[in-house]
Amino acid sequence: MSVVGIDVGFQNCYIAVARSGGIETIANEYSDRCTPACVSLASKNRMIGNAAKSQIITNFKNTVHGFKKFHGRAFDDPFVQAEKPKLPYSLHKLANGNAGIKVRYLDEDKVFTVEQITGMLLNKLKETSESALKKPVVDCVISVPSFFTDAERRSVFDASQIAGLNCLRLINDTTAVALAYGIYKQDLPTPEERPRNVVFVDIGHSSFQVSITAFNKGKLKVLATAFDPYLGGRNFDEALVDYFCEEFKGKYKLNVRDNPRALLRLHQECEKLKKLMSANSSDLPLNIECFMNDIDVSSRMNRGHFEDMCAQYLMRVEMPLKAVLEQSKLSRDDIYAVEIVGGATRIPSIKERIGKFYGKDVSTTLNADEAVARGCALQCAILSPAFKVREFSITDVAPFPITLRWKSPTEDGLGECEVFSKNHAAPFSKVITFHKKEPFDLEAFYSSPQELPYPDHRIGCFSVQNVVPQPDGDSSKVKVKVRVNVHGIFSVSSASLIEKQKGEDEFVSQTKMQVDQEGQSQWDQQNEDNSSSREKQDPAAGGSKPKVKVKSIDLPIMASNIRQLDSDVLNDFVEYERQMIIQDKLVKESNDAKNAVEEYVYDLRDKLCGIYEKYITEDDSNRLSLMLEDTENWLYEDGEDQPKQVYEEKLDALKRLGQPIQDRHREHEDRPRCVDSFKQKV
Ligand code: ATP
Ligand code: K
Ligand code: MG
Repeated sequence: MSVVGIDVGFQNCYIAVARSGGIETIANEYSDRCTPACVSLASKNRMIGNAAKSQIITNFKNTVHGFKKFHGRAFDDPFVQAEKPKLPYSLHKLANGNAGIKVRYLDEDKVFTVEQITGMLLNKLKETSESALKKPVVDCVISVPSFFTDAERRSVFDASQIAGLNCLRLINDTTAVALAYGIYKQDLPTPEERPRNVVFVDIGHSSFQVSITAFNKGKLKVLATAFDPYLGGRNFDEALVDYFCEEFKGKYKLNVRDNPRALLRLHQECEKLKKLMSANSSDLPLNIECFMNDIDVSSRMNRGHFEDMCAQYLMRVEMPLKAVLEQSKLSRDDIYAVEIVGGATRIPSIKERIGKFYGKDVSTTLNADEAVARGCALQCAILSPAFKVREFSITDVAPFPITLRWKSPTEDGLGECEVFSKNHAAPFSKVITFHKKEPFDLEAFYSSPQELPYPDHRIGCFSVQNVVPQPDGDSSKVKVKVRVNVHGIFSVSSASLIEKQKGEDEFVSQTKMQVDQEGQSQWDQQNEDNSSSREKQDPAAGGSKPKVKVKSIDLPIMASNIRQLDSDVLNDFVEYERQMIIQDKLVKESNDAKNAVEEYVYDLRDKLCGIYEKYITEDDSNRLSLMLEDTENWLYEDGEDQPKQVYEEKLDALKRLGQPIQDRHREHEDRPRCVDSFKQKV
């Protein structure tokens, strides 16, 4: 079984795997540990990761990047609409209202869902880990931003299934980082001692997350999380792009925004410049040759000016830092360390502000780029029975409070109750007891829409079916289990009807009264362990009541308005992904076979005028040279794009002529050695 952790970033993805020696991040076929979150569609195949990134400018309409935050979002979503004009590729409204991505693929117009695009990316990462581990990879843990809501999480989870992965957990970025920090620490306080509280800040390309986590030996507990979902490195790139667009309009009379290629190039150059400015406070040049209309452009920038330009973004750094501290109810003195990760924390002014806010120097003991992936791999190792790793318990939080509202068709028992408060421990499940005579609906929603970084606060509707009154006409006791699962996804996971037994009358009428008067159900809680093993038996409500034997009947629950792919759609996507993988493989094999022919042609031609000269007659050599030339021309014309087999046959034909010469040459080369060894023997 595989033990793999995947950090799917807005811009950069990393993979870490567990091997006998421990956790290590692995490199892809470009010897790069970072795989760009980029997918490029073409007329014969797809390119994913580094190969796709090199297509960003040349094939800009069909090269998809910056899609992570379209997960679970409608086309009409304000965020999607705000992004749309900035994208070099097109978005398309899908039948279900979601945002689809429109590209040319296999010479056809094609709309992919974001789950499919992330599925492609995940499949690439899966292949990379398979070639490192030299075995199939299925089990994994994938990171998501801590502020992702149900719809976004379900969407990423669907993507993992399209890629053929078995995602054991969607783990929050900052929680993965906390695990990577804590698991190997030898000096954590014992469970009886006061915990060590550490702030983790992750600022990536698209967003800013912070958590405060309490550590004791063998465990971590997230106390609170906060975020600015719209603040990241890309805001700083965009500020530079805006500035230079304006400057070049005046200086060179160029309308950069009308030219997608030029705009993309400017983006890349601005990102490089931004990174240079992190290391260098002096004036730095920006030069782009043949930028637009054959014009070379150049300009300068320095850190001071850059910081002034980005003041509106730098100002926003403090807010999440403050929010998380307030929620944790800790004071600055309670903070042991502030660990920062994510590429954008390298911007000096951001780093400074973080340190200043908490009144201590920030620590960079973790690898800023790889900590999330490493944490994911550690979580996967903990969850995998195939890997031995030290025990470590992880308690995360539900970042947004969740409320249930219930109604029945005829009964007037309408009510609502907040089932998970803000920063409630997660994963967690609770049992709520209702008194009902008929089936009823439970609508789940996030209680505070104003703080939700998502435009729709509804989670879904769960209908508890088959509820009937008791034989004496009284209400039935219905126990409903609600949970935030290991992925941070809410559900009403089960329900059961408790049949009334003789001698229970008094108890039932009492609890029923409670429901009627307060309009709120009574609920019992119980913690759910990480492995979501069997639930403990629900403790009987009202402890002083005489114990009665109860018989419970499981009730079906029908979920609706849940934002996830229908299973038949998902299956189609899984199948389609498989076909695309086969297609890519065919194209790759044929390319490899073609390259082999080309190489052979060049190699043989070189040798014909060199080392092989003595082993072939002039006539034969001329004839063969002519043939090599024909083959070369063919490769650029009819042979440009052929199935693998055609190239293989071509290569065989050439080898039939080339091999005898090579053999004669080898024989001659070997001869002196043979003679030597013969001489030695006698
Ligand atoms: P997200 O976490 O938002 O999904 P991500 O994980 O892909 O995004 P990271 O890889 O953590 O993001 O960070 C990428 C960002 O960090 C980019 O904006 C990049 O330009 C920026 N960055 C990287 N190195 C530096 C540097 N030396 N100075 C300034 N910015 C940097
Ligand atoms: K990343
Ligand atoms: Mg990240």
